[in-house]
Amino acid sequence: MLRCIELARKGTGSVAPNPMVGAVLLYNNEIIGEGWHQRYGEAHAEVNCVSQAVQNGQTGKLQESTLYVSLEPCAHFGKTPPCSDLIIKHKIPKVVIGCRDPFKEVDGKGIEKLKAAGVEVVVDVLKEECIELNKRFFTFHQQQRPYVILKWAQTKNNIIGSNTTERLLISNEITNRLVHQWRSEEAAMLVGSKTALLDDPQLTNRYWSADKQPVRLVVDRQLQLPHSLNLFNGEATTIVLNELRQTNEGAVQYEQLSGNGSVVQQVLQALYQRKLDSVLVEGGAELLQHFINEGLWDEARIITNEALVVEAGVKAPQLRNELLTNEQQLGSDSICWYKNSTPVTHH
Ligand code: AOF
Ligand code: ZN
Repeated sequence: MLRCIELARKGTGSVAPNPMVGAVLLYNNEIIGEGWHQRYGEAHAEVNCVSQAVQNGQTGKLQESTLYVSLEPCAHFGKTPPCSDLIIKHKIPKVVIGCRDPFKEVDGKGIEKLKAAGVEVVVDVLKEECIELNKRFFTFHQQQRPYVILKWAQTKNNIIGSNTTERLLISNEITNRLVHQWRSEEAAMLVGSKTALLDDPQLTNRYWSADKQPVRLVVDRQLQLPHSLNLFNGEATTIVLNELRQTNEGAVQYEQLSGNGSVVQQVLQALYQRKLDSVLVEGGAELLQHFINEGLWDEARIITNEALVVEAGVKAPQLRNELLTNEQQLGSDSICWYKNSTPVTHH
């Protein structure tokens, strides 16, 4: 199963909003086939795994093999036919599954189909690891919202920005590059209108190769932002979340919020509807604090410049219910990873 997870990770950045999935075929404790879901819309892990075994002349062994797969084999006709049918067709007698698929078209139906055909099924092997692997996919389907990552940089005395229009540079060159990597890993990035105006960020990933740029999102309820800002430079799609209009102008798209619930809830609804399964919230302090207060976040990554203290400025957000999961030192910057220990579940 660990090998399945390792294979699945090869799909990082090219399968979203689908899950990353890996599969291994074992015959007499020997691997006769491996596969993973490589690209959105293309063959599933099981298909690639069985194909490899067949191509290597191992077809005769399938009837005595065990298939390991990190996610429940699908039962639906999506962009490809059901993997459970493929397993049954090749008479593979045993399937070991990492975790159940939360997608409503599957959700246990793949397991049932296999069992009904007489296949021996073992479920929940390295379940936690398999869910963690697809934390974005699981959050998207179980909570009907994207996976939310909060990120900010602060001084040693918890200041996130200056009180004036002057830009306060906090993080160093190394952590800046790391942030670009984080951007390349998520479907979208979000900032509030004050940050868009004062910091004028480009919100693009400029240092890491990726299939595509994440979507840039800005909350600008009354459409007051000037189009001279970097966000409107056309280098990546920008979605302006607002209360006034819904139009599509190529690289700039206006998305009218639903009016139901808090602004944070409306933003998450808009992302869900666009099938954006994760978002990196990059500021400012006010917007970040709204996500925290409403419990609508999953991870926070806080960069602290331990060598910088400033007299006055905008106070950094304050977490509640956080669980420190990792700590790292990069030059004068420390990075702390937190998890929300009690995320809000909406049904
Ligand atoms: C599997 N093996 O490798 C993957 C699965 O749009 P489609 O047709 O590709 O279907 C996507 C859904 O299939 C996705 O939401 C998830 O439920 C499942 N993904 N299933 O058996 C795989 N990637
Ligand atoms: Zn499948």
